[in-house]
Amino acid sequence: MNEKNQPIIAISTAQGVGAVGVVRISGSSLKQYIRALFLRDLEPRVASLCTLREQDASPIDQLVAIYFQAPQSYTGEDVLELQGHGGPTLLSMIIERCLEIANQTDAMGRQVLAGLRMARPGEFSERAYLNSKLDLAQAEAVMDLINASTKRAAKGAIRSLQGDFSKEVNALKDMLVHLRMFVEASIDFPEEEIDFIKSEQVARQVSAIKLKLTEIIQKAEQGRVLTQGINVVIAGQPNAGKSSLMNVLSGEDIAIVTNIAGTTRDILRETISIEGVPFHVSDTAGLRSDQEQPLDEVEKIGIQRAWERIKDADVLIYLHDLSRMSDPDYLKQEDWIRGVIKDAQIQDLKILDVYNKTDVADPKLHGSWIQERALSISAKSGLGIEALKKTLLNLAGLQTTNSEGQYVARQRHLDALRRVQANVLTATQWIEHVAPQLELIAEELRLAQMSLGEITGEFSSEDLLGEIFAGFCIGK
Ligand SMILES: Nc1nc2c(ncn2[C@@H]2O[C@H](COP(=O)(O)OP(=O)(O)O)[C@@H](O)[C@H]2O)c(=O)[nH]1
Ligand SMILES: [Mg+2]
Repeated sequence: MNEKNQPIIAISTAQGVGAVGVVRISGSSLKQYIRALFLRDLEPRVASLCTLREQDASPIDQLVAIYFQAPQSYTGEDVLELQGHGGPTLLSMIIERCLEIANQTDAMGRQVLAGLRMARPGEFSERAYLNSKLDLAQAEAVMDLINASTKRAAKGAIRSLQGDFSKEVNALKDMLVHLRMFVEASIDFPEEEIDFIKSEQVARQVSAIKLKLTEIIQKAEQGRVLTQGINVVIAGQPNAGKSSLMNVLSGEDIAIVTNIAGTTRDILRETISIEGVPFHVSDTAGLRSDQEQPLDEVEKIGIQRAWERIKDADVLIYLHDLSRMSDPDYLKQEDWIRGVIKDAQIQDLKILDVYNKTDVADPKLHGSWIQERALSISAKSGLGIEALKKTLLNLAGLQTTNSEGQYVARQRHLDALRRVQANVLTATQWIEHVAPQLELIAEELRLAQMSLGEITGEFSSEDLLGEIFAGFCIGK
């Protein structure tokens, strides 16, 4: 028996104390094992109250057992679900007893459930995928649904889980296959090749493919934002109001606000939802150079961490303090910060200049300082915060509040779609070429088809699967 065929067991509910704790077992055939566990058969899909007992017949737990007979189960194998009382000690006793019974031998000297072992993370879902219960994008959506940090993300994940994203990918794949068949079929008729490839019909198919591809990429991009969120870092000089802004954005007092420079030293991170889009906002230590005034060790580390966080950010909210716009020391530090940001040349970082403390300083007075597109706010009064949120939403590429039909996607899917786009582009260039090469066109279309197949797992490597399912929780 190889690893992949071994029966597996895991606690499927969250760690800790709960009302109910679920233990799940999946294997190719569990009938005999069920008989050994409860001294009876279980009717498939019927909840039965059962008592699990020790070797000496003393009870361990009274639980609800449900048997899902293959292939009508989550994994596609036989699955037994035990809903016991949700205490960590009890659940490990249940697991222990289940393993023990699996190892018992029958009259013929055979183990009741040979090879039963603890499941690896995501192994139930991996089996569901291997048994074609879910395609790969759907299996990923299972985890995205569990990890969804906003309602909108959860809605998108369930759509992907139910196959909305896969359907679109498959529809595009069908279009590619159709065109490819067409091209391949005419390779054998050299005298008609050119006429064919320049035909109206091919042109129509190509433009339909391109249109569909653009649409999927756009939706997948938004879908990726929904699952992964946008990393926003609030940075600026000490006392600019970064922690205050963090607090108004999150609607909670999570960061300490004082007028003592250098209060925030460690990075605070909070996920906030703006119209259902998750933004992971980090409050950082105030940035300043040590040229004017030496920094203490802790502050130094805080500033270093702030810079590191900025490098990983999608959006930098560079917060300025309007009340200090005429302070030369303040302005000097601003120049220093801008210089460092510029020198760092952080790719894809969107910088949003935000001017704080409008309640005490009129931004118009400082008009020359405030650049176009910059926002002015008061973290104290809340003025301008809504506009700031709208701007963040725009930067995330998700202006619309209409999430109808929005599904989730991952970076991996986008990478594959971009490869498809490149192949389709090359194919098109060949089609438009004076001397089109049909073999090359067919090859590009084949590669595009492969990349689409990677999304749904039609073509996938062992490594990729390992990587994907390792990110799952145990028992799922
Ligand atoms: N008047 C005014 N004061 C603010 C505003 N935002 C922050 N402050 C004050 O500025 C000081 C520094 O704020 P804090 O959020 O700790 O700044 P940080 O060092 O950038 O995190 C505190 O005394 C805040 O109360 C604002 O919008 N208006
Ligand atoms: Mg602070």
